[in-house]
Amino acid sequence: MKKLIQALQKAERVAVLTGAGISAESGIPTFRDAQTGLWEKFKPEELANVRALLKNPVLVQAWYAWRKQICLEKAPNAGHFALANLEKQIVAKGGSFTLITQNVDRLHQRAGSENVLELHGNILRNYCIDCGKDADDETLASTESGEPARCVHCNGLIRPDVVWFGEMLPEKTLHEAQVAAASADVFLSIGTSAVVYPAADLPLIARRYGKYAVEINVEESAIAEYMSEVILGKAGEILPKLCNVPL
Ligand code: BV8
Ligand code: ZN
Repeated sequence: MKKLIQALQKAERVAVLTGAGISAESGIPTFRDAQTGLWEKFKPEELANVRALLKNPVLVQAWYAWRKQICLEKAPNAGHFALANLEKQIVAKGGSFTLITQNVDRLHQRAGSENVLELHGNILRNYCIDCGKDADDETLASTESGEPARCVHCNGLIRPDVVWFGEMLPEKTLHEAQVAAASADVFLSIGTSAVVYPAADLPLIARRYGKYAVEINVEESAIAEYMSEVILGKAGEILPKLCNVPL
């Protein structure tokens, strides 16, 4: 931890990648957590794709409506606030800070983070798969009704504005994230199992450019061996110690 704090004190450019683990202490289930309720027999990968929506729209729409409700009910935790504070400190001393998240729950923005790159979209927004129009006021189908939620303009199926498996990530966002990883003085990878690409490649890009990259997780991720350092522990406990010291 001491080495990382010293590196942050000297750093001009800081980039951070977060995954579901940083929202775990807010009470939002991670993808590694076993699914519960109606979806317990499905793996996220089986529901988070276009084929699943076309095959069983009510099931997929209800899963997202349930997850969206959880995100709205939960609040950012100490880990989110610590990163927002770190961004303020780095920017105040003339540096740059890029927060790259795989999460779709918007908790970083609610905690005050400003420069946030959402690699996998945002669960709070819905749109029509046919005409692309916003469908924010559409309540996604609940399993009771049994009818899928459809677009008021063209009757197309409604989907969440998230990146599904097999879909391209937003090009500009991904490019900005890759540049931030390659140019960071310090790269933090927090609360991610690092199994989903191309997001999981970002810490590896930092390492390929010889940057100091640190993983913060409760267990070693798939890329731990490539990191400069691994700090084991909960993000909500470690980050305040790291980010609330004067830089
Ligand atoms: C793409 C949004 C180009 C949706 C998500 C075959 C065909 C097609 C594609 C592929 C293929 N094989 C591989 C691929 C690529 C695929 C992929 O990587 N698959 C994996 C499963 C192998 N990727 C894609 O498809 C991507 N697109 O490649 O396009 C393309 C196009 C066509 C054909 C080929 C290529 C799109 C991927 C985006 C998918 N969308 N989310 C939604 O939310 O519903 S992914 C979703 O899962 C998350 O966003 C996140 O990225 C991932 C889960 O990872 P984590 O966030 O890390 O969460 P996880 O639960 O796994 O881990 C939690 C971690 O936290 C753990 O390590 C745990 O220890 C830790 N933790 C827990 N508590 C704490 C903690 N840490 C700290 N503190 C705590 N308290
Ligand atoms: Zn439409």
